[in-house]
Amino acid sequence: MKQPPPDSSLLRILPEIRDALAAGRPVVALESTIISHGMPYPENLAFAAEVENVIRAAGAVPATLAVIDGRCQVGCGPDELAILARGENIAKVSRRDLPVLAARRQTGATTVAATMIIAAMAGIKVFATGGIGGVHRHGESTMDISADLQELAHTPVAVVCAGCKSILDIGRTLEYLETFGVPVLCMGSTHFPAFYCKESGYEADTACPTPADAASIIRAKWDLGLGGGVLVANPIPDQYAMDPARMNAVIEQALAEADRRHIHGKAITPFLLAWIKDATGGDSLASNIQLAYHNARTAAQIAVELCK
Ligand code: PSU
Ligand code: MN
Repeated sequence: MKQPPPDSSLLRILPEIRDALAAGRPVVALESTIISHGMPYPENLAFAAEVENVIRAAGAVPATLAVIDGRCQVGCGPDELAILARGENIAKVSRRDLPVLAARRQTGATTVAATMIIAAMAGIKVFATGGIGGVHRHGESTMDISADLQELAHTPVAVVCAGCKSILDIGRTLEYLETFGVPVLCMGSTHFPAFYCKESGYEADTACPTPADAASIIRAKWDLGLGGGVLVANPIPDQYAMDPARMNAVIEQALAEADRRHIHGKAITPFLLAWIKDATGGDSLASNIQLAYHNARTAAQIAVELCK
């Protein structure tokens, strides 16, 4: 893939991040759809600032990625974070949307897929988020499969997440990742986590006891010339984990409501996230924020190991 030069009308890397990358120091990418479409204002703005502090405290340089006035931007300042957090006319940008925003000089928030693409352009190896997109329920007939999974198949970035929400078909999501050769590393256990809950009922092959172990597998994948991504699933810390029966009941209601309103395509995930937040009176938001901090810390530790 031909890539734009780092300081051009298509790609801008903030100086602190460019210097860190040039010096071989650890950098962790963050997505912006979690800010604009995944959390409400103003909690999302406080989150966007604090998650960067968490990464710094763990010894890495944070880089929040977004598309600002059509440019793929690596690192956002406070004004840009505020625009993303307010979310007015902020597009949700996946792979297919990048050229549209670039050509029209528009601003948008990047999904896991688009964040991986821009991270790879900049040379960032590790990316922290909350949850990834995957195969939606009934995806075998609707074909609604998040572009995040194809990006994990092809783009060489390690994505640290808390698994995925059971708004998705988690079993088929794991099958898809297996088919496309994406290692799924679970931190501390082989139970694949379900975002708010420590277990999804599905197992992944590989448990990693430490960030150093995860980093060694990520490095080996690329040293073998296999390319593509690695998914690191990091279970939510005990004290923030939610009751699976409660969450599954809320998620079933959310899915039924989406069905009733005929919501589909790129709007479905933001709709379900907002519904779940409202139905749990903000408890789920607190858990969401904490698991994302936890992922940011783990991602920074992995980035530090990869730089050794
Ligand atoms: N799942 C979450 N929180 C999120 C998302 C998914 O629990 O914020 C966002 C991420 O940006 C993810 C995107 O990449 O939704 C997936 O959207 P889609 O299913 O339309 O590809
Ligand atoms: Mn979709």
